[in-house]
Amino acid sequence: MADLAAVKRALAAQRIETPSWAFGNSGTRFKVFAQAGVPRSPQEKIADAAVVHKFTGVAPTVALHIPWDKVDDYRALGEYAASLGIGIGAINTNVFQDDDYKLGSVTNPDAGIRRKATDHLLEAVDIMDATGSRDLKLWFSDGINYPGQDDLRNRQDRLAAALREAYDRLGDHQRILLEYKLFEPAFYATDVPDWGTSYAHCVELGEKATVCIDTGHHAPGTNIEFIVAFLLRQKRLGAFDFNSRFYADDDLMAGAADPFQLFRIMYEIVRGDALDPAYGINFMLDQCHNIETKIPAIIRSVLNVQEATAKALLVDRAALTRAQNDGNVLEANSVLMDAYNTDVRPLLAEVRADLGLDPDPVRAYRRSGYQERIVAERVGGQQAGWGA
Ligand code: AOS
Ligand code: ZN
Ligand code: ZN
Repeated sequence: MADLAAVKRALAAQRIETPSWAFGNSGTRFKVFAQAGVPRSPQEKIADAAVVHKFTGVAPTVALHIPWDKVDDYRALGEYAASLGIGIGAINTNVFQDDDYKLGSVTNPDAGIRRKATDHLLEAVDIMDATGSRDLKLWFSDGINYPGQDDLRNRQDRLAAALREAYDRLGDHQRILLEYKLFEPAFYATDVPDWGTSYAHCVELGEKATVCIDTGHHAPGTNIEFIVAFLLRQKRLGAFDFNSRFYADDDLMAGAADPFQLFRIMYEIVRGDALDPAYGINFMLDQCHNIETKIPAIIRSVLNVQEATAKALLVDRAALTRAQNDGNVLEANSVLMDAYNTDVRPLLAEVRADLGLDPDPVRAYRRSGYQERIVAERVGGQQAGWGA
């Protein structure tokens, strides 16, 4: 049996980072449905993130996206966040929303455009210095649409050169999170399409470069927990972008489409002793809430990650190891499924009560009146940045 007191301690210590862009308006390339009360500034996104933390107790940092969260004074922005009880997390770069980047950013055949993109990465590290952020999160939309359009191998060399510059600019406590994505916006070849490519670049760069797994960035059926296990073994798993997908990069609420997958991922985290924030994995959400109310959806996502984690912590690891070593296939599988099939909501309600929180954060948020207040106060909310 899992030690319940230790499970509760681990759940209370868990940390999940929210993305600033999830609080803003977003949509698909077909339509952005504006919602009432969405933030008009980076400060208001941070205020909403602080509210998510207030009701969940486990979301004390918010990731920023530059330039969507551009301000004149990042130190002041960090202080503002601290005054609301949260910190600034990963700094996300944007080298995909400029006409110059049509043929790529850091892999563009044009040296001037590569310079501009690389300078943006360096600017992001300056921002990290001001906010005290540890993580530089890099996602490149770079790729090509047609065979022969550009040289696949030269593009890898250009990517490596830009990553090297950014890496060399990092301070001692800072690191790179290199995200991969199978396809989109490039449809024939993406320059960082999979974990293997990201991993190889990280190894080439050095210890401060680690892989970010976005759960929506794989081919259907990919065994993501295998990737987690492999990268943990190599000490190169730095972060997650949690979200949920049915078909492609849907960016729906984490745990919505496949809570069992999230459980399997979190089991590998627990198995690798990597849940504790001291281990250094940044468990981020990377989602957009196009048709549902944003703040309660983000709270719901945090709870979904917590539920998957609680189930993973409840796996009877001694019994599992015994069954595995005995080659007892059915028993091993049922030990895992017993944990997955446990209703962990009462356990999490206890964890929250111990933290002085309402056991039901979504309902507590609805009762708080915050949503009505922001709808009344905020007129002319911002789009997250997508499809502007
Ligand atoms: C894009 O598909 C990615 O998931 C990114 O993580 C992106 O950097 C994020 O959505 C913020 O731009
Ligand atoms: Zn992502
Ligand atoms: Zn994505």
